[in-house]
Amino acid sequence: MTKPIYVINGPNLNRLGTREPHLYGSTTLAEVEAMCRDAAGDTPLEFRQSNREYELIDWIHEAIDRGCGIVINPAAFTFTSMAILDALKMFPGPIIELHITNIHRREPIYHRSFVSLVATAIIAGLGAGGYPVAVQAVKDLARQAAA
Ligand code: DHK
Repeated sequence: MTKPIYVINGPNLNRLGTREPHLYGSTTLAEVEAMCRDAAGDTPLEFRQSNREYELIDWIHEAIDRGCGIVINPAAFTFTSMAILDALKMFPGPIIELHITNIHRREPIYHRSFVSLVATAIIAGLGAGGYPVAVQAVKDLARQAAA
């Protein structure tokens, strides 16, 4: 049984579609999930979102025990959470840090990511379209690691 890819989304991403559409576009989180499942193909995928930091950490622990890779958009926790960083440090597989916006073209408060210290790669600025790119990257990296 192929281990699942975990796609983990942080706070306020449940509001995608109506949240600052000039920044985050009009794609809803449900549409993002559909794009991810399409990109995953026959690879199982766990798609999660929470506004609670502890839930993201619990899901990272779940991925440590049963996942093949992680795509994570920690949203605002990207810049604040040592706890998420510490959890990700335990994950043995590929980690893609995903941001809808190019955080490096935004205000300086968005420039220092804790997650980037442990991410295999970072995708930022492709809009919601970055999610399927990230899922495909995890599939490729996990396949290479298993070869
Ligand atoms: C999403 C958020 O919610 C913000 O807090 C980040 C990120 C940017 C994104 O671009 O997906 O700063």
